[in-house]
Amino acid sequence: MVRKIGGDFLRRYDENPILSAEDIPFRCNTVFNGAPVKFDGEYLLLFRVEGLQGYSFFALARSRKGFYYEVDEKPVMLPEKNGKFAKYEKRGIEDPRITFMDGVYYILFTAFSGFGPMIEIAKTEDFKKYERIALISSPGNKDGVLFPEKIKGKYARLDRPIGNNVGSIWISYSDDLIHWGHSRAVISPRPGYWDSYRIGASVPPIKTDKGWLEIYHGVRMTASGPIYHAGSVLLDLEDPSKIIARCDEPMLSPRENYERIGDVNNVVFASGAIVEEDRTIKVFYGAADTAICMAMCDLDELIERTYND
Ligand code: BMA
Repeated sequence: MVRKIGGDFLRRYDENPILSAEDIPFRCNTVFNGAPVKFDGEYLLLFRVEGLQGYSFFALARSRKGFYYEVDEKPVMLPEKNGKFAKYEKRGIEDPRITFMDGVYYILFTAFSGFGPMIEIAKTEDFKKYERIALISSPGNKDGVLFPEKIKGKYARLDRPIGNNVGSIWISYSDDLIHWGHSRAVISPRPGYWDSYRIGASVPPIKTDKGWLEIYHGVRMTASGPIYHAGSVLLDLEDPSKIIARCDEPMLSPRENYERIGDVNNVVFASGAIVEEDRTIKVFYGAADTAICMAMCDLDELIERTYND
């Protein structure tokens, strides 16, 4: 018998989606794009909820083993109503990504307003109290992910500014996480490929002995709209503006009904990952902007295939 392998390198969790609107203890429209961490013996997932009004905010789910999640009674971060960030969060806060560094969990997210998307940074040490630090980009930028350690003495981040209608992944550096500069383009869309229209950083960079592994999203425009895939790239450990390898083929594409059909069709949008002790990587992703799912593989095999050999 011929073995059927299908199109995806990542293996979907059998019981996907792991969270959808029915699992939330308050009424909402959709849930998607969650950032997982291991904290205090549990798995936590900080994720985007789109309220019935239409704007987004964040809630927190907990799991003992990382598969079955229970959601806290109340949202944990709402758009600010007063204060210095309020003006830039009028249309909500979106797509949290978490990086742990020196005892602090930093959350980069999109602040959305009539000015357009901007990147904001907040922090928490206990997932009880969340403190906004600063807006760290101009409008027209999103998909900010922070490296988990300084590079040559500076904090580093990837993000996705849009200029001339082109969305590439850029790198910037900072001394204090507030003021950023030395920005350079690192990864661009590839004509003819699954990532030909737009790309953006998805998962905060993962340090491996082969380089920084970045799981990113790539979009192809089609006659029926965009299709979002997930792919991988390896960046130089010392100078992450240099690409060491980039996958030719995506690791995951929308195929299941829950990825094909939703508020935004044909989307798999990775936003975080956990590397387990046995080197399994669990990738968390938003499906069709309507639910949160998980898919996994062996980290070393994922690195290997990023070289396309
Ligand atoms: C991106 C972000 C994500 C969303 C994706 C697909 O630009 O806004 O929040 O999941 O588009 O719609």
